[in-house]
Amino acid sequence: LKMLPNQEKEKAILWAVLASNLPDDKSSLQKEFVKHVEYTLAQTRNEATNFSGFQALSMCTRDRLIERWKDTSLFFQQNQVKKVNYLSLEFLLGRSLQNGLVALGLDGKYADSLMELGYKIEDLYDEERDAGLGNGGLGRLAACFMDSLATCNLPGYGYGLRYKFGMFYQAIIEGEQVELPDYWLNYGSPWEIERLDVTYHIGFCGKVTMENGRHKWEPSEQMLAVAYDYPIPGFKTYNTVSIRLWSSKPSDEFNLESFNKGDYLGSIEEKQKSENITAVLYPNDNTMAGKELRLKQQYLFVSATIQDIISQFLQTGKDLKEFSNSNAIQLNDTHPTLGIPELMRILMDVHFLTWDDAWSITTKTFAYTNHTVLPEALERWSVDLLTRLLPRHIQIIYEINERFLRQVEKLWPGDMEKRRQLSIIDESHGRTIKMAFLAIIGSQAVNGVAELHSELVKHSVFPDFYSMWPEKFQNKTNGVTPRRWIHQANPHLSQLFTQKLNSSRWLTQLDMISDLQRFVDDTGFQKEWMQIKKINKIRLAKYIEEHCQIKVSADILFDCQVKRFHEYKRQLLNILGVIHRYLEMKSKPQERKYPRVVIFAGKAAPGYYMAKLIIKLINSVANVINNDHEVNNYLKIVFIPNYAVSNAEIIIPASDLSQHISTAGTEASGTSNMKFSMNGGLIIGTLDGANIEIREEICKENMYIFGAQTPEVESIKKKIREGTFTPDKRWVQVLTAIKEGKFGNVKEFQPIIDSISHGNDHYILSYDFPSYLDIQQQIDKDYYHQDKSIWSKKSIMASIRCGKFSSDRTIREYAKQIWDIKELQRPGPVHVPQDI
Ligand code: HBZ
Repeated sequence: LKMLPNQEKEKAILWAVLASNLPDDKSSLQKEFVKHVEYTLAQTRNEATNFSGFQALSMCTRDRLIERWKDTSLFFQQNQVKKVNYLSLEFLLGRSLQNGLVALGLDGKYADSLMELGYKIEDLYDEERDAGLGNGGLGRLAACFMDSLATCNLPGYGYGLRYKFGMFYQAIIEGEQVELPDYWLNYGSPWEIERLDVTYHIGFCGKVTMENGRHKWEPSEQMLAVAYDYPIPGFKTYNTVSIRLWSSKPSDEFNLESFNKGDYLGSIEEKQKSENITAVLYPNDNTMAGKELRLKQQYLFVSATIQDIISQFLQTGKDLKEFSNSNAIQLNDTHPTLGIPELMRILMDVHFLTWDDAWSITTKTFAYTNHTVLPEALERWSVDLLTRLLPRHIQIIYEINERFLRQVEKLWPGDMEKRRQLSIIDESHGRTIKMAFLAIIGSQAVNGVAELHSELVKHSVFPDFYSMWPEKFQNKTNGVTPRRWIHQANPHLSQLFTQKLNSSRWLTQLDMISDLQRFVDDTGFQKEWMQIKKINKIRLAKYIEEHCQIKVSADILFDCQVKRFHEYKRQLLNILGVIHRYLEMKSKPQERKYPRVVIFAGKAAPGYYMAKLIIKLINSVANVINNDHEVNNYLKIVFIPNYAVSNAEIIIPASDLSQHISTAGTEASGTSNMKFSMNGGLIIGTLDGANIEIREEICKENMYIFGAQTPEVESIKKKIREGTFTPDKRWVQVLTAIKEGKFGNVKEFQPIIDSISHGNDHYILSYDFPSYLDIQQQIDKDYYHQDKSIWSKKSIMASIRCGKFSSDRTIREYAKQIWDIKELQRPGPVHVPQDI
């Protein structure tokens, strides 16, 4: 500023003051709100609905966020810091309004200001559609990570796709899942900023030629990717980061040939197709659809992203050889792995670097997170498809593979079997590219998402890669953001923490809540604790009545299993346990002293037949039990439709017990286990994923563990296959009840029975069933013990010892051990004296 002539200085100061000092007294907040209703939305007071109230308040919030956000990226640029680019095909953000206001510290002030104008702020929050741009854990993890990057003042950017249709809306009709489109942008999104000036050309197909000894790819199909930016505010900091989502659209270049042929309409139609690429989120989790459109999504995504990162880098004037000192790129699973050959291509074919230089930059930049050990989820793409869509990339992949196999040959001379096993190209069933292999070879770090999972990644999934490069392999146990999953979802609990700790610092240093252990034996504290649980249960009971037309009592145990439907997650084990409970209650009236509500929620991939049939079975069982007057005061089954981030915020704080009961060694981590535990819900679970680490933190007496452990699973499966395992009689009883038609059409559920009989029980339900029932009995006794403090203490411990599972901890580990990036906090807006 000092360098500027006087007149310019005044202008700059005036501009800065006007742009950055939005007043936040009540009358100013009200004025802004009314201005947006009247002028932006062109409505009058009488026309304004809760929805327009939501829109206006969102715009007020957005104005303030944008200011912080522009300054944060400028600040990072000026300081020339290294940044991470988090590449994820999914960001499951949920709602943003309350989150934004909380981050700005304006939620309370706005609640008061709007009250006078006749609005309840909660009603406005409720008008927001979820941004459901993800399937489940992986997409939600990406959203928590962005929150933590911003809050921890780390330089990071998220990159993803702007699907027009997010995760489908799930309706339950006659007990069955029906998928309806989620056109979430119907009324636009107040959070997105369209960047028509930030577009990149994306090519497909065509041919590769040589020109002056260099490769030249001439795509025959062209389109554009346009950027849409979403601000992600940090909590108690001025740092605000952004997620850049790409949307596809036709390019304005036209194909002269087809116009000359006179096929005007045909060629317009062709162009129109490019709009489809980012139209819909693929609703599969942990399986691979293998569709051409999905591959096009992946490539459009990485191509636009890599071009954007390079273009920003070149603006700094640095040499490309410095690229990896300024950028880390994290691959959220293998979905963005084509980024590796894309960076190679751009460095070599566009910027004329040598292979060795390009490879050195690439392998210093990328890192890969694995989220699954299930073989059916590991991505493979057909060589034929890749060759047709991306002819230059397949050449680069071949070259990477050849050079890699030379290393293999050095380590295992003459071992053709090793060569075959480790090749990126799988020749066994049609020729396919193993994306995980490409990701590992092209990355400087590979990580799993919980300790057990990272061990399995090293020793069972990729053992040879581990033996080649042990130093590449790491663990980064997942975490979740306490801002959304405690403060926003459970305001009373948040208040209690702040009051007892005399500070709200726990929201950014979650470890602090372990200090509350000194209250664990305090009966007053226990009562207050359980009272909060009760309030949350009443809120959920109301939601259930509204959405499922089922009345449940908030005085009985709420038992939840809410997650994607998948055989390995074993919702089937849960419902078989429910049937057993029902049969017991019917035949032994004394069993009715342990009443329970069993709550299910979650979506099945539309093409996953067995998962959908399990949903149907649950609803059929619910129908029988809920209508049985003899027991329905003691046992209720509820299926909450359309599980999403916003209703998870209601379900999770209300649970007494939640189920995380996957077959040991199958769930990479799980993250809802962390959310439930933080909110004082006890866990019934197997020794799988992050359950193991949760147990270490909260102590074993505060968790209900059952079932086989990972190392035993293979031999149990073998016994089951060979018919040498004899199931418990309670198992037989339950299956018999289904076969007798007690829960609807026997034939209909036969495939389920078959999947767990005749040596087929791949997820060893029959083996784990007895220990599952036994531990459930223990839970009944503990919950309904006359000494209420037994349960309260467990619930308190389960929550306050969960400090480790904040995503702030996780993200700091990535920052230090994988990305090598440093925290940098933006100072607040400079206070400029008015008289300058
Ligand atoms: O990622 C989940 C894991 O199952 C879970 O254990 C872990 O906690 C979580 C975060 O690390 N994986 C997914 O959610 N995976 C997907 O949603 C998915 C989506 C598209 C795919 C494959 C997997 O093509």
